[in-house]
Amino acid sequence: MDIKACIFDLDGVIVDTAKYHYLAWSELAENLGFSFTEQQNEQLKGVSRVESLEILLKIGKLHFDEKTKIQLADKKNKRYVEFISQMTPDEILPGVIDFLDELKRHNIKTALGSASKNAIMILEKIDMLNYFDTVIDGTKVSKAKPDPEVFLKGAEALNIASENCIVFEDAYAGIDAAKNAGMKSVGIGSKANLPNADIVIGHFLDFGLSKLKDSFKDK
Ligand code: B16
Ligand code: MG
Repeated sequence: MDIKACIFDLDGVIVDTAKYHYLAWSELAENLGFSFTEQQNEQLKGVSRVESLEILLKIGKLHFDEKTKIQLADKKNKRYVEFISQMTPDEILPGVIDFLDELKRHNIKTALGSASKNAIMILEKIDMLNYFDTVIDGTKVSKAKPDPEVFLKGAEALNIASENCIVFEDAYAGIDAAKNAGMKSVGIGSKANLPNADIVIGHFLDFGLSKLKDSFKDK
């Protein structure tokens, strides 16, 4: 394939904000009288805020009306925002900046495609607001991954066809969203967790444009 654009998920690809989501969700669970483990937090990766709350309440076997659920999601978000407001550029995952710089040097467009409504704040904190040619976040989409909306909007904003885009994702639903958008994907994590990804890498260290091109030359 002819690679013209790369679309990056945020949490789990550019930074590890999952740990802050976990701290905020587990505090909420504790307030509600049950414990929430780091293993259970895996289920929330890449999932929207409201869907995450539904999963959490199912684990706690609790039921609330819609108004209370909105209050609970707001409460969690306030705590999460307290955590991310302390973030610094040191939290950018290893190898990410070098890879993005290499793409830029080779005129390959870049987009952020995240489910988070806090993506802009995170990018500001880590000094990456101007790194992407376009940012599509949770405030710009109405359908959650595996729906392809977030990636299709990214490709549209870049004016690049889906067949020329590669998505970088750490979540199962995100890899399926890329497939549903007609895009190829690079999974960040393990093949066991991301069986549908076209290729899987552990991290961006020792990864570059030549390896990317090589992996996708016959795809
Ligand atoms: P917010 P991503 C996702 O980010 C997270 O992985 C997921 O855990 C979170 O619930 C979702 O964003 C919404 O985040 O509450 O900040 O709107 O992986 O799509 O970059
Ligand atoms: Mg993610």
